Amino acid sequence: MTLFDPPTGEGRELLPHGGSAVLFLDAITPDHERTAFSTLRSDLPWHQNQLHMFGRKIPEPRLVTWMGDPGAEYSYSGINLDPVPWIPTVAKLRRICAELAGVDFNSVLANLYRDGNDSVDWHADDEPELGPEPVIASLSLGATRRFDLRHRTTGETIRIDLPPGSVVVMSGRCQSEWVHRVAKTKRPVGPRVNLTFRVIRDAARNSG
Ligand SMILES: O=C(O)CCC(=O)C(=O)O
Repeated sequence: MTLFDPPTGEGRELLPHGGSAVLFLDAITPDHERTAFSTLRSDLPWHQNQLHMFGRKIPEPRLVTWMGDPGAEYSYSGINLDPVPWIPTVAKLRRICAELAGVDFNSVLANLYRDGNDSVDWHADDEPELGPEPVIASLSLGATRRFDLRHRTTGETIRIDLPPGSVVVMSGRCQSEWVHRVAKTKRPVGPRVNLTFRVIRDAARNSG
């Protein structure tokens, strides 16, 4: 098996109803995972945004990079992001996630969780530019962190560890019926890089 062979394992559905979130373990080889983690951690132009929430500005408790095709603009929590161009390591990972999800992604939000104090609170990826029922592939590199999904009306909660090299593909009504988060942890935990590949609608039109 070469570094970039497609994953062999079957995915596991995490949601009992209301959309889909399929977990693929070992989506990339351990060698590829280690190389990609150290390249992305050192080479991406990480920055800390200010979230606009409840009339205040709060530093986002993680670092991010927004990467994508020209015109793939994205906004969340009052932050407006213009894409930086693809780098080869991320472009290769995009191909693997595209094969798993059956979708041609044109952008990715890269997240760096420096330690257990970094997190992302309950939210859904339901911004208008993602369209209805978006397909999102979320790849984990580095430290294992817990990922929670909570149903908006029943409150059912699914808790799952995301080990390095795993991918979760969310689709269907996952964003409209469920919210998700990566909570802070007091457990000593190393850095983690997460790549959430997305499709921004009208990216080509914006680039013109
Ligand atoms: O880090 C993760 O696993 C999830 C990231 C996420 O939910 C997001 O960036 O929208």
